[in-house]
Amino acid sequence: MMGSDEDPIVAVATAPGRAGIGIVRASGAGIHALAAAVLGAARAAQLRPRCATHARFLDAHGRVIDDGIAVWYQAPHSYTGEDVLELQGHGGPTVQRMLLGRCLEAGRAIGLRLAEPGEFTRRAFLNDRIDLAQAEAVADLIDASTEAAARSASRSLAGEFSGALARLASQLTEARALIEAMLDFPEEDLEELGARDVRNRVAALRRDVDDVMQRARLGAVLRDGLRVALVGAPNVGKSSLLNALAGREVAIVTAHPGTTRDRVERSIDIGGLVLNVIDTAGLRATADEIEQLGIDRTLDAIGEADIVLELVDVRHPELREPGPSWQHRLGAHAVRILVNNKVDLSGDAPGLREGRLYVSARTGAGLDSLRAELLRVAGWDRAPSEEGVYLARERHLDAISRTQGHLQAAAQHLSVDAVRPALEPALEPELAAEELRLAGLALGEITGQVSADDILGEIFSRFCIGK
Ligand SMILES: Nc1nc2c(ncn2[C@@H]2O[C@H](COP(=O)(O)OP(=O)(O)OP(=O)(O)O)[C@@H](O)[C@H]2O)c(=O)[nH]1
Ligand SMILES: [Mg+2]
Repeated sequence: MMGSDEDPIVAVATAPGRAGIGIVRASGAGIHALAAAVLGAARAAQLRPRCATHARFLDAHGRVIDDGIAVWYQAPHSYTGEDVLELQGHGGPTVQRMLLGRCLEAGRAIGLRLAEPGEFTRRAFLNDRIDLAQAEAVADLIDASTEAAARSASRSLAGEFSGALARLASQLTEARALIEAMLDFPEEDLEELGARDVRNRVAALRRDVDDVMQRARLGAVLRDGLRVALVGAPNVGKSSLLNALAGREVAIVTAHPGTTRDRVERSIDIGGLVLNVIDTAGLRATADEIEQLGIDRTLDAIGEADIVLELVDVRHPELREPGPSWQHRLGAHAVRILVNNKVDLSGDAPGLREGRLYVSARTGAGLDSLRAELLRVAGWDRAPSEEGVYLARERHLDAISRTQGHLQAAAQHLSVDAVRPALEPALEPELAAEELRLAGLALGEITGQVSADDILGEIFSRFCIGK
């Protein structure tokens, strides 16, 4: 970050180019003085918070740059939590540049500078208007490539994901408070009951965190899509299958084996899930230098793929692996799906049998089964409905997975030795409490509120010490 978070900032908020409306937005201390300079003192005095005011935008000599609407937001009731001025003018690149330049010039006295990318949202986070997960959801909503992803981002922005995390965090704090109480009052009868209660709570927490993880994993797929590589011998119909899935002629198809050399990639929306399908050169031993380069790229594509669709010509399944071996290139979590193509020539029934798909890229037979299988492999068919999916990022998955690890460790520290009496107190409650604290910290990273714990307050509110 170059500038300070204290500087007032300004930027064109709308996309560059010609459009009906273009908006210049400024945020920070002293912005009202900017309004007085650009709109004229009299008009600026008429600004009311969150009301549209018709105004002329004036240059330093009082000449009209544009005629539009000014909206004034008073801190803290704005997107950034600071004073904000929005100037909605005409959306032409030149007029927008003039207006932005005028704001920078008029705002020199208050230290106004150009905003950096994401800086308005960063301020919204710093000023507690939204948490980190919501700030990320803003970017995800803007970047969403499918309606399902957009809806999910919008729910995260509304605080659904953050709310689920907050519930987990308070469950964690409660469990810790119980353990701390056991430690503080070791002689009390509370202890036996407490140990069992804590174990139950930790078990429940683990189930809840697992559930959030599942929803977040699905969301990550929804957000980033899956990479699907089409792999097989030359002429089995890989390019034809890509075209059939894409619904148009994306890749060149010929009866000549070795047609595809460059990798051809298309993103295809199947039931709201984005699949980046990669067509590659057919695998075979070849002396052709160009074809060999294509085959090298195929091997790279296999290494990157989440799913490999392994195509064979249903009439010659024995020709399945004529070329270089590629299995060792598969990623650890990659899934292979065997697809028998050209059933229109063999008379085999299309569909899914014994884990193999039977399709015809030419007639489209069996493609519905293939799409369903792709969704199944992606976990999308078991989705707790699109509503329950959190559009998670890698950072979130990582934090949740560390939370799971700490909870598992906590459960181990709380487990009783089987040969001892069933109500034997927890083995290492201090260590369990520490694991719960670490679990809470990991979770707090997602919303950006890795706050020091308020564990004492929690204890006092639950146990009356004076009693
Ligand atoms: N009858 C029939 N022909 C097919 C089918 N799929 C592909 N073909 C034909 O098979 C030939 C090869 O198809 P491509 O899609 O180019 O095969 P490819 O696997 O991409 O081949 P390379 O790029 O050379 O590795 C073409 O003549 C296609 O029309 C199918 O399902 N049925
Ligand atoms: Mg091809």
